[in-house]
Amino acid sequence: MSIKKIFNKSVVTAAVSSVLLAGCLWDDPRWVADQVSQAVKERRLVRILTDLEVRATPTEDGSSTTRAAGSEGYENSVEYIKRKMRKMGYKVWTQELDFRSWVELANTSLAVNGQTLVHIRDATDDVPADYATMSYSGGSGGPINAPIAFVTPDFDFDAPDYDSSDGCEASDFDGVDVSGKVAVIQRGACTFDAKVSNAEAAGAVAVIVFNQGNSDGRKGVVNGTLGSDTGVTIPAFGARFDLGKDWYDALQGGASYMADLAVAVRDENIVTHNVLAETRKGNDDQVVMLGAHLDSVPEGPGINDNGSGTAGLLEYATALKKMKVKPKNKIRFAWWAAEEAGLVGSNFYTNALFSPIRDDAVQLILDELGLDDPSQLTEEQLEMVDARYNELNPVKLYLNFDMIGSPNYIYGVMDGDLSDTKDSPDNAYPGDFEPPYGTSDIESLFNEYFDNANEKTVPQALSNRSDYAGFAQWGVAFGGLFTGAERVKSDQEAADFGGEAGVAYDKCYHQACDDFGNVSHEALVTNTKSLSYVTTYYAMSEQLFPPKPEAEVQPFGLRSLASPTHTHHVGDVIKAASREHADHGHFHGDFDQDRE
Ligand code: DTR
Ligand code: ZN
Ligand code: ZN
Repeated sequence: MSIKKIFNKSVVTAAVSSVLLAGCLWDDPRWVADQVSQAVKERRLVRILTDLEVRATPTEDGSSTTRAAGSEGYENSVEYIKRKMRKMGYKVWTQELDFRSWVELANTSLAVNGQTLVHIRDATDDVPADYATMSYSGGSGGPINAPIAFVTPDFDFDAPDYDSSDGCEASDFDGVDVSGKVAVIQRGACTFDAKVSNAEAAGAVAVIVFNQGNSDGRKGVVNGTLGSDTGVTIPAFGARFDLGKDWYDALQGGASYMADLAVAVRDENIVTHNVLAETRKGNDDQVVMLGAHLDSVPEGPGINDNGSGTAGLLEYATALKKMKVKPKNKIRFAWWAAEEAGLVGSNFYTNALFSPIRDDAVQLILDELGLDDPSQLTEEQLEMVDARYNELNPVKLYLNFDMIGSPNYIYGVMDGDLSDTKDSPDNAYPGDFEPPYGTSDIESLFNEYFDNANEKTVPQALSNRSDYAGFAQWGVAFGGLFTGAERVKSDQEAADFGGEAGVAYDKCYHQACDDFGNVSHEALVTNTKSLSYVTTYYAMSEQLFPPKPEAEVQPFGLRSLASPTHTHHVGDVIKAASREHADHGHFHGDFDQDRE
């Protein structure tokens, strides 16, 4: 055969096989995932960041701009996402929700016995903080000048009758006169809300809760929250232990101290919106969801937190479109409202969507068993409910992208199965939490992407500080990426990822300077490719996760014999979670602030 012939033949073969191959390559989730991931473009991502920054509107004090839930900057961002997604042909809708938004305005002051105290906002490396305003504190309505008064503090930590419950009961105020005074109360035994409410009922004009002092962890500034359900209307502060103790000793010695204070807050119900969008094609019974919060904190425009995740999702939607992908499963995008106020938008969405599905599952199982009282379901029967709920729930997984372009980044992957971070102090999940089936596979797939890209990753503890929390609690498999916030980079991480050890991952976290200049393009591009890869893989897979191992699909009776200990059911987790997070609705991302 002549060279020419061989050449022609191979050209024809190549052409034919590429057509054939193309046919089956589109059936290969990894191949499609790779194509979409490669279609991600830095210039478009960067453009989205600038588009978001120009949509931010001036902050309260005019020193920066913001896209916080409730601001014009937020609604501008909503319109922007809606327009872009509609233009690409996605189905787009918004979901309205409201919440109690509380913000401390500028110029809070507190002085005791003429000594001006340092507000936590003004603290520096050299000047430690003395106090913080409690979230949901009332305002002072002008300056207040009043004597301070103690209630029932106890400093005898080792005494057998040590009583840590200063101010927890209304009766604690019986023998003490706090009327018209600033009550100074020791932390311990009950919520700040209980202490401050009791003091207000007894006539106090303001309250300072100082730290308990009984251990090293309880000496610093109390930076707490009264919770969004509080009825307190007077100013409430938290202070360091040593300050409270010093004032107490002085008063015991016969001194009388005055407090001078002023605090202004904005406390209002706000209407805001989640933005949702989905592909027109794909199986509705297998929805693959991904989300990023769209709001910033009130202090700044939030371009890394979370313009980065917002841009990642929008660029992924663009790459899908450019590659003309026909997903097998529905892909649903969510841009969440009011994450910074305590995961408000995502929790609203998950509760509204999953609660009725859960109720249906309960009813179906009751009907099948011929029972009518859900409270009498046994452990085994509750497992049947869980299984039915999982079948009925069309949302099969959720991927979260919050801060994916931190300037001093690491490549963090959520450790959804708790395999590396179970004992981390940041792990917010109790011992009997069983990660939803598939969660571990999601983490592995993210890691696979980074491995192939020759990048290391750092497993991230589930601190419940972002929007995956509602999905995890409702039993949906989840995962996500995170490049770091206020914590500092370790030496090992600097060796693995470059950047500066001993410096925060994001030195502008929750500040005015979280602007266009505060994003690593490198991290943003890599993470957007990674999220495109993982989401597309699941969107193109008929079977999302490997089949459960034998032991997991035993008949329910056997299964409960195999695991006699109590396990979490979706309903239990929700109850626990709503107890802990009943107080969503204040800013600064401090919904995980202490309540007591
Ligand atoms: N929720 C973020 C910051 C944050 C802190 N820890 C994590 C872990 C995973 C994702 C995000 C975060 C914020 O919006 O402030
Ligand atoms: Zn965030
Ligand atoms: Zn934040």
